[in-house]
Amino acid sequence: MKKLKIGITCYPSLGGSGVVATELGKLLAERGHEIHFITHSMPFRLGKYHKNIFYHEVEVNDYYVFKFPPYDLNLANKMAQVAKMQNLDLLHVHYAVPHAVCAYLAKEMMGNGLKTVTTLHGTDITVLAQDESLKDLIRLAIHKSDGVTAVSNDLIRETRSLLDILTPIDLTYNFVDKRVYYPRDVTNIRSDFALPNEKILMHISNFRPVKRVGDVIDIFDRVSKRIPAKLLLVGEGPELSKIQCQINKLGLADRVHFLGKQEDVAQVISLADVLLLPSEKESFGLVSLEAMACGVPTIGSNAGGIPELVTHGETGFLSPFGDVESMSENAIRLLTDPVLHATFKEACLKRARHEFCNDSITAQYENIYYRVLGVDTRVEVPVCE
Ligand code: GMT
Repeated sequence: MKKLKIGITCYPSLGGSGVVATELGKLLAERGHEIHFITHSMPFRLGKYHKNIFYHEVEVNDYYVFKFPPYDLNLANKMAQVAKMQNLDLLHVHYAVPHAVCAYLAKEMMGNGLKTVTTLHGTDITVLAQDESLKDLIRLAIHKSDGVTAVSNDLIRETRSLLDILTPIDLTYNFVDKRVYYPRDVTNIRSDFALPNEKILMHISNFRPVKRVGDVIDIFDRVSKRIPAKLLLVGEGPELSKIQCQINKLGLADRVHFLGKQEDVAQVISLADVLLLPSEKESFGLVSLEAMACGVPTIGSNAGGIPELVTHGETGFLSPFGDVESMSENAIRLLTDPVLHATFKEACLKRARHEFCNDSITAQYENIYYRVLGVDTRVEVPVCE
């Protein structure tokens, strides 16, 4: 199998797209490919030294005539520089704006010798492609990519309908590393948050309006009126102070713990009895997969790609976004029926292992790279048990 030299660009410090890009880079490096991250800072999940992984920092030129430093131009130039110096086979960029546009510029600078793959993750299409000031540029960048992937069928549909894209888009679901995401033993820390008879509900996000964290609080308010429960909020973001007010107003302060950003998400998620994900938009919902792999069912909305991930009635319960009444009833049902909860937990573990396993998704990406490069190699995509 030909080993590749791959440049990866992503948002290194926030969001699921950065996590997926970084984890993919690590897995590809383990499989012998040479990975070059080209980002403005060190991807936060990269951490320690990894064999076959290199990091190239994009520096922004803030010359005084610029009202806005042109990060995108510096990124495009850096992509081309790294591609030339390291003899890259291809660039794989995550999130269309501005990364796919920069990759196109870098390719032009390289005289077309460089192939590009773009992975669409969500709001790069569902929000930004609705913006007339960006739409045509995003369409161009997608057309100029040698390969385009998206993280759910729903996102593929949205991309086609919003941008009239007719060229092929590969479906590559997000994945979790099964060596990291499994039900952890949390008996020694559970008592820091809840009494033995209390259930733990959890929400993890970047606390943006699209996540509807207000609904999380309303659901918890309803649930905690009926059963002893605690809510753990993980992450940070713009809605946080508003949420704090809502919690105080509802008199829930002594039942809600704010954990802030967490390094070891797998351990934290293992504390939960259910994950709440009532998002208005969600092209995939990586956190729900992380929970699933730890045996934690999701109560959430059926927005976007969530139903492709969470099987309603098997690994969670889904309702239309905003329907907090139905979501809280579903949570109560699951949390008060230990047999049902155990069945859901088993189904979660099986589905995460089987359908979203790192080995199989990494092989799918490798095959896309070989196809784009015109290399006559195919990797067998393993069926994970
Ligand atoms: O689009 C965003 O809101 C940001 C993006 C990110 O960088 O985390 O999230 C999207 O990509 C994730 C990884 O593929 C998906 O799990 C999220 O569902 C998706 N977010 C939305 O669609 C809102």
